[in-house]
Amino acid sequence: MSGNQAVEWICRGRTLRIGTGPLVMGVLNVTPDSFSDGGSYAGPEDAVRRGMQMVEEGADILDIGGESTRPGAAAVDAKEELRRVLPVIQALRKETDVCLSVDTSKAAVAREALDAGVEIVNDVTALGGDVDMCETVRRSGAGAVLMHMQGTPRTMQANPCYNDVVAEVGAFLASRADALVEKGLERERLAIDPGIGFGKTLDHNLKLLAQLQSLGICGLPVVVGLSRKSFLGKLTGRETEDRLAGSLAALAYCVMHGAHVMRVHDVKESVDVIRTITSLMAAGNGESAGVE
Ligand code: HH2
Repeated sequence: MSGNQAVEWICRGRTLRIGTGPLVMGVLNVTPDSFSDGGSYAGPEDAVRRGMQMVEEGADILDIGGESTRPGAAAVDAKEELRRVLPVIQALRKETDVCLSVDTSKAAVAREALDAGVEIVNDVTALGGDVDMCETVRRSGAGAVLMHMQGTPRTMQANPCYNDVVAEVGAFLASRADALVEKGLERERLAIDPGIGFGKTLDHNLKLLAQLQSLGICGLPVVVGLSRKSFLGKLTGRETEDRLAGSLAALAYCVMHGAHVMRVHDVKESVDVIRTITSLMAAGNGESAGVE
């Protein structure tokens, strides 16, 4: 068992150095229908307040999304997505220096979010859903999260099918990164994500998490989003709002098995788990936790 390998992730002018423990990416969904926090923020002010609370709780990155990707979610157009996310991004950019990410697969949304100051484009289609996305990201210098998904949010849970889920997801992410590098995106700007819950059964999700370290061999930061997801409901029998313990247990496993960025709803609790696990791992390696 070992932790992650230190990596750097270049996101516009910033270098995110990921060493002993993963960075925490706080989820901020400005949507009426996200599976967990949908409808939580009635207006941009509420969303900005929650964003700032996550910063205080220790988030390294805020991931702002305006379209739900839960199974069967209704699609929204770029205008509506921008109406939801842009005021929040603009206000957060004024209030905090924390790294901002936009969770979108539309180039038009990414472009305006980048103009407003985000440093990362988190795209569940691995920059492959919109023909203009790759060039939009390339020109901006932003970091990008390339996520694996089988199918589309509308259909992905109908009948997910793989011969070897770990090998296939790994191969897809490695080849997608290579293709983007060929199109002019520097490799240092890319991170990869197995896409827990995106066209995967319980068994597929568990296998991907259990073999997380195999994704790290391509040398790119590994992002994992498992917070409150339905596979935890299947394991524990709990509803979405009652999946904190399962989320933290799976997060702890990921910390010990090579995750570089954890995308979470519960920032405060996740930061505590990461600090505790990384201190224990350091002590196990004969190092000090660095805290008196
Ligand atoms: N999961 C969700 C959305 N975006 N991005 C990455 N990179 N990885 C993920 O696992 C991931 C993601 C789904 O979670 P959430 O945003 O909470 O829900 P919804 O899509 O319903 O808004």
